[in-house]
Amino acid sequence: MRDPENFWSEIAEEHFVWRKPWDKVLDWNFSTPEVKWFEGAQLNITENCIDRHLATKADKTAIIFEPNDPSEEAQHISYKQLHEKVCAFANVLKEQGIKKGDRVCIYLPMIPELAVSVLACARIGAIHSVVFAGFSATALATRINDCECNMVITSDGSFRGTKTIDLKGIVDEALENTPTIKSVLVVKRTDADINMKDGRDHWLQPLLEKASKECVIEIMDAEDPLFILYTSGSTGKPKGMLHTTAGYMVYSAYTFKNVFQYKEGDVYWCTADIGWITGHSYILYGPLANGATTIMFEGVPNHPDFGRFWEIIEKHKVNQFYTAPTAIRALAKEKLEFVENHDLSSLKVLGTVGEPINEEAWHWYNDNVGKKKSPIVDTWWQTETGGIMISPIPYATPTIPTYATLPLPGIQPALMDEHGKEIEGNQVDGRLCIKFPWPGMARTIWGDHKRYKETYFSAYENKYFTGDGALRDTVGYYRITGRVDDVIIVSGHNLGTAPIEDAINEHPAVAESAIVGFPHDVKGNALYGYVILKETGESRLHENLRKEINQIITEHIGPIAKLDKIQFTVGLPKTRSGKIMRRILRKIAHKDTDNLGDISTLLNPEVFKRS
Ligand code: 7RM
Repeated sequence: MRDPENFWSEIAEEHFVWRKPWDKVLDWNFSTPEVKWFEGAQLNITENCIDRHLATKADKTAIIFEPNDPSEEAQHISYKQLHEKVCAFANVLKEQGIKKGDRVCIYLPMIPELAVSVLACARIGAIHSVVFAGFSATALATRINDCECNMVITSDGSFRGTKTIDLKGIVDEALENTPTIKSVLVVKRTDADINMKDGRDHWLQPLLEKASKECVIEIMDAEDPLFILYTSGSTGKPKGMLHTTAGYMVYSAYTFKNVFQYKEGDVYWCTADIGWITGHSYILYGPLANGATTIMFEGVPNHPDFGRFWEIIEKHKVNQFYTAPTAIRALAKEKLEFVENHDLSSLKVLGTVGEPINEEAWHWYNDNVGKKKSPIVDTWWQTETGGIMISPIPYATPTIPTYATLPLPGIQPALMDEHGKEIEGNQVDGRLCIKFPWPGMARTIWGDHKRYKETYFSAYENKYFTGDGALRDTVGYYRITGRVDDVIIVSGHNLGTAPIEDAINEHPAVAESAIVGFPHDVKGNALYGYVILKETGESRLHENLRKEINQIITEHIGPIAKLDKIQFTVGLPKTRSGKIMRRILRKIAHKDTDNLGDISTLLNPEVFKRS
């Protein structure tokens, strides 16, 4: 018998503290759509992430802060210190007039104040909206205005590798067009000379010094909003995904513990930025709810050199390491000595997230980082799902490169065909949906429930549609093939971009690739490949390379997947979270370069400079 409500209520009861128990575990309707978990319950997530650990782990390190500059000392913040910091910050927020339900925009680099401000909001019931501190002033203003934030928390600047970025300048520009902002709290980080607007801007430090280090929790209802996090849609303005308190807490904590097999005393490191959902769920809430030690890294993988990640793993004896395929590919391009010079023997579990991991990158990670001893968890999930949905359980699930493997307990995936029918059985592929609610799911898009319904609950009746394609192999393992809009139909064959890119990446000279379709007289669509070569210094004839690449594709997939055009390039347009922007590559392939659309969220606009 299947009884997910019972499953989740036992987890909720056993692992968390509640101020009042729930009346009903789940109430749901995927056509309205409306989902409520643990209705009637009361709690505060920071009591679960901090206060309750004080009895047994007051002096245990909650957060290790590893600065951008390796010569600056790392900070170890204990649970007791975290408690004091969060309380003081929460009191400052209250003094500034922030109340339960108000939206607070956090635009900070990866420094301890980012974690503290997020938790301070949660402590008083303010809804945090963290905006990744690499976004432009326009992108920031759009996000502030969409949910009408009253306050921005930022810093004088940020360090990224050898660069110093004028964050406050970006905020000032954004705030020219944000009527709801009443105050700005500024953390001192770079000591840059910045403008402070009278009456609006306040240095944080002196306010914290005056604030009390005790702050009672705001008692929250289970379904009270916890945070908004923006995610880009395929069209139009960003979607403010709204996550609520109890379900998100239960789900992020439960998945963290199980997917990373965190054991007391372990040191865990996720390289994401807290500006993304991965950072929310698996740097902050999930680890802290488990009383874990979690690392926050301010810097970048190539500063001072490409060995930085491995140096940090050695230095802090990291046991679980969680990163993205794009980072793995970038590091795999570099000399192996960068990895080999460090002792990585503390590692027990390796994770990946964000996009399909290609086979070559998987093997590189497995061989050189995990030394074939640490299982790789290829975790599939989304901003919308709040936590990991499909993933191996380390040491229990046999892994296969490029497979996210099996749904976590309680998760019910379905593959759908183009007629809206569920595809039963194995060795099939289709569009990935989820049939039953799970506690971590986003409840709505801030201010636009209609868009929420249309985007996620309208393609297939009574199902949450993920927007991804997947295949299910003979044993029921899932392989995510990419966004369904990445599927290209060539001469009537459905081709996922990921397997073709995988094949190309097998070529020893290739570092990374991306495939898009472009119109073709006969085939309907033909394939256009963008290929980045490794920096081997070897000068090969591109014509030979083109032939070899198509040869590899023919071998791996078949001649149908051969590329009609191959463009060698030095970089790919990526979103700031490292996802390839195929929409733009498609336009270039279609020779529509005068009309690239909104590229405001691009990480590396310089890849568009014409050569
Ligand atoms: C956590 C995160 C979500 C989209 C999702 C997929 C892709 C994420 C994997 C993956 C293949 C994975 N949230 N994606 N993880 N594809 N294998 N393990 O990334 O909202 O920013 O993106 O990312 O397309 O729909 S997100």
